[in-house]
Amino acid sequence: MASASVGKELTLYSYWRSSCSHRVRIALNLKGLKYEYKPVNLLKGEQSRPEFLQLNPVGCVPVLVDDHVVLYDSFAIIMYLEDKYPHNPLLPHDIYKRAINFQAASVVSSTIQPLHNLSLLNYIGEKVGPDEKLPWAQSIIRRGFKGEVWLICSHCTIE
Ligand SMILES: N[C@@H](CCC(=O)N[C@@H](CS)C(=O)NCC(=O)O)C(=O)O
Repeated sequence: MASASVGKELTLYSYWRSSCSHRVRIALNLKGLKYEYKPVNLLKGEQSRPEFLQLNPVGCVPVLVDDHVVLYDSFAIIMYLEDKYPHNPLLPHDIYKRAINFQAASVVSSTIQPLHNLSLLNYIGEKVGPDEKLPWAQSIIRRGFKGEVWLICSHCTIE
């Protein structure tokens, strides 16, 4: 594993079941970057604790801390890692393939993920009914990935 920067280690606030946090952990590992892992248990509501809200006022994981830099959005974190640690690049050079990658990232983070995150599922559970949470989440994921799976299969994103 490479060190993030001399004497400093990256810190990642994460929850093991969080897909947004998975993406950042995958990027950190593909780049071979060492980091300190700080668990935030979303089911226990630890994302709403005052000390965590000081890091991320939105109350979500992941959060990456790199010395004085604090970032709390998976896409911004991954692009920061890509710019700061360019070895083992995550993106292809070809602009069309890059665009396909950005599109997949955007569909996941803006069309799929916000429509089935924990706070929304809890809301649906309370207002509509507990049995409605799973089918709702599955329909959103299925719809979002329909186009993306086709695109990823038909346009190889690896150069
Ligand atoms: N745009 C943010 C979204 C972060 C997000 O929604 N994280 C979820 C876990 S995947 C979360 O912490 N949810 C807590 C909640 O809904 O209370 C990102 O991509 O990092």
